[in-house]
Amino acid sequence: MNSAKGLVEIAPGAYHLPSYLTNQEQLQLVIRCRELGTQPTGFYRPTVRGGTKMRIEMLCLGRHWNPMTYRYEPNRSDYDGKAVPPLPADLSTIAGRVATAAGFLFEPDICISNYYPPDGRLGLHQDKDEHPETLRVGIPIVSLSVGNTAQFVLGGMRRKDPTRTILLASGDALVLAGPSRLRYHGVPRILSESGPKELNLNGRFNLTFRRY
Ligand code: MD3
Ligand code: FE
Repeated sequence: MNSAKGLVEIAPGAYHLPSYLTNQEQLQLVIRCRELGTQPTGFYRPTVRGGTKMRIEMLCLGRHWNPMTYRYEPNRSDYDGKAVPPLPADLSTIAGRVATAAGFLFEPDICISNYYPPDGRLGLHQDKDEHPETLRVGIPIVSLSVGNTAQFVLGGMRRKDPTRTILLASGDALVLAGPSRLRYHGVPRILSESGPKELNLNGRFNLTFRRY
């Protein structure tokens, strides 16, 4: 059961599902992120290639994305060497349902969760570190957002291509597939105190489900 208001194709292969998650599902997801995030293998603030600290905290499930090498690996070798926890079935099931709603069959094996504090942001980038075949055929990425609303920018295949801004509110889902899988995108800012009060979260969690 969800309260989906529909499916908006924002670009070829890119779908926005506003209010996909119910309030209860949003609360469950926040609880889950906090549970997973406070484990020894929980959120940490990565340093990227070049030495800059990211403005978000990251937690990987299934496989670790190494922000120094831009490669996926079983252990978080850029940080503490700990083995990455498995991707829990209940989370991959939600992602599969989102993909189905957009017309795709999707079996993720990785989830990257980002925590945005009120001043968090994520620069313009491409997600192209998955298996070449995954990228070639455009296997989807599914994203779930909870907490504060984000300004999300979606660009083109080149960094300098024009972008459009979409607000991602708590409970929204996105599916990025096919020709949109390699678009530049980023989160320049999140809107303070903009989430549902019941979540008790002045920040934002985003979960991206991927297939290596
Ligand atoms: C468009 N996360 O984890 S989610 C990321 O809100 C990431 O935390 C952002 O970019 C966030 O890599 C945006 C939506 C998203 C995710 C992957 C994409 C949009 C995308 C891949 C290609 C194009
Ligand atoms: Fe991304």
